[in-house]
Amino acid sequence: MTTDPSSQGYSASDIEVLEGLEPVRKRPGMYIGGTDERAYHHLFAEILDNAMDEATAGHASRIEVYVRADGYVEVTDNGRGIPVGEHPKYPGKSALEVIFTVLHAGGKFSGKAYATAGGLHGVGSSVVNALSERLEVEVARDKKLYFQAFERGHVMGQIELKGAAPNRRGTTVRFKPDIEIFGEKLRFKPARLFQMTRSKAYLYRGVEVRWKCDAELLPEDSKVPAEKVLSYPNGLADQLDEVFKGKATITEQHFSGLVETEDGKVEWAIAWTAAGFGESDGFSRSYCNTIPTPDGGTHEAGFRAAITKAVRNYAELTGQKKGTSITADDIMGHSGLLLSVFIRNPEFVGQTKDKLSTTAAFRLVENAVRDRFDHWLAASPKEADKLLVWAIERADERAKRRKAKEISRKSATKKLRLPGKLADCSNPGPEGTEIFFVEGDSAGGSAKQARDRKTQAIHPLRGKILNVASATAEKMHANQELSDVLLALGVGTGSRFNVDDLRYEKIIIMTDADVDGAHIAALLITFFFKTMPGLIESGRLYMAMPPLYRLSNRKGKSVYAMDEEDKDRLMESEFKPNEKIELGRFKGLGEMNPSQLKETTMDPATRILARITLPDSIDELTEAKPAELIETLMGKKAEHRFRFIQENAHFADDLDI
Ligand code: 28G
Repeated sequence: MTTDPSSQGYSASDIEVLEGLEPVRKRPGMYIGGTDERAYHHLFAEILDNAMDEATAGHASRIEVYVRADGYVEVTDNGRGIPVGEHPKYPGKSALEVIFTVLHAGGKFSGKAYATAGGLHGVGSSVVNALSERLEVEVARDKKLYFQAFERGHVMGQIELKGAAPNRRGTTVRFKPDIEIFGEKLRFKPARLFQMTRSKAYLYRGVEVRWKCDAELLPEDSKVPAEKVLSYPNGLADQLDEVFKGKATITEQHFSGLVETEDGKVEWAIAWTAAGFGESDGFSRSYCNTIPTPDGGTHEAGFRAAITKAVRNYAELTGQKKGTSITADDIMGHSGLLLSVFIRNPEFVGQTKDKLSTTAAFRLVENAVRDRFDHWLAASPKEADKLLVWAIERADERAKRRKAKEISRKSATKKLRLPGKLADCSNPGPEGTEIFFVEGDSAGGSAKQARDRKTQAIHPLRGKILNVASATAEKMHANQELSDVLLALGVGTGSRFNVDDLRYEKIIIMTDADVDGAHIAALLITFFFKTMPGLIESGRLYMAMPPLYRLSNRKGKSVYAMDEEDKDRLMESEFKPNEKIELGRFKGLGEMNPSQLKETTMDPATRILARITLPDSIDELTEAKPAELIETLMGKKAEHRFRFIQENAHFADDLDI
């Protein structure tokens, strides 16, 4: 029953309307977020929503969906029928025509800011119309049947009376999305339409949805029925049963309910699962006035608050102390929630208007659910206890995760804040690792070549370090060299020192075997002793013992001697009496090549290491005469200092040769 537009011509007001919908066709993405498969299915959702609005407003009880082989989908409701009389603001036009041809201002395309219960219908109807190759509307109202058609947003003639409708009431909208907009691949997916239709049916138990799909569109093994009456007297509870079919849940019964007050209606169904849902820990699907709110909002927040408070309260009442600090994430994180509210004048926020912001929805939901959940828990203590125990486990897991995270963050920041001159080892933990504090850059360079980079870190020391014996604490901490040492070790000083924080198993001081080297070692040992005696007490501090002499004969045999005494002894024991022996003296670490340094001083298999220990009377020394100890270490006479170190640097017997 199409009227040929060319035979009628356009009126001035038609042109105005055409201009009105032009932006939609020019930039469809602005109105429906794209032109893909999702987009044209959204057109269907829009029309279905309008029918649903009429149902939830209490005027319709049945909705029919018919997916046709010719590319049309058809939606029918048995509501009041879209008004067909002249629109007061648009003389000569029916209200129906205005609804379908005037682009209504409003946030979201679907204009849900206005939808339902007293709001405006069909804010999105004009957008669907604009993007349809053809759209037809039939209205049964006042026992008459009316008809109007549109193509690509253009009116195809005035609304016309098609006949009598003595026994029916309501609206039918059938449309075919425009291939010019959506492209050659445009094809409605029956499975998708069915799923969309069914979830609407779950959301409003007062409606019966009749689904019909032409058989040609369905493959042989399709799960989509050609015809089905979708009616769910238990609404969301029915849907949750479907979702959890065959899945184990924590409680035997799902918790569901429906509360209607002056301020609105709340319906929910929730179950808790140990199994999880594939990738995610849980899900929540919420709706306001049957419009999905994927980003949640005030209604979801109210629900979480209610459940959390009720569970804590139950824990308190039953003396399960651990349960009183359960968080919303503990109890809600692994749940499957369906939540639907109906309120007047809902407001949505966010880029896509996918989040409910009406503050009244929080109270509405919280009050309704809290009361019911308190009763539910009290009525079935067995179930309640199962749930509580499970939630406490979640809380424990959360605490564990947080700890693990803190530790990994700690080590991450430490790594970031290591001193630049430190050549760290690659093994992460302290087990089996050592750090060498090496005197001078050149020795540091050799040490880097000689080391086992997996387990040995090298930290060069530049010249003399601050003498902490006389320095104030402030000056000590301001000292770059010393704070680098602390950074490398990963420890704090004083009361914040913790042996477990040490990044290495052994701390090794490696200095030249001369007076200056001894001085540097003494300075370092003093620093450690003053700021972290625990480091020495725990036996983690060592001195490397580089040799002083190298003895070799003509046949290529060579041995190293630690000192004068050692040298004399080795001359006798290792070589023949008249053999010509070449004697080399190392003035410093820098005189050894890396392989010699490795063999004599660094390689755990061949080196000699001395553990720094404190005298047994350490308490006496530290408490009674700390000044004396420091004085001994740092006194003016170099020989004196050196002796002290040697005397106290007991050989670590388990380590050597
Ligand atoms: C079948 C597919 C989609 C609809 C109605 C019914 C009314 C209506 C629709 O009114 C204009 C603006 C606010 C009242 C309302 C009928 C009041 C009285 C309606 C639909 C007029 C829109 N009688 N059913 N729109 N309102 N079904 N189904 O779209 O003031 S849209």
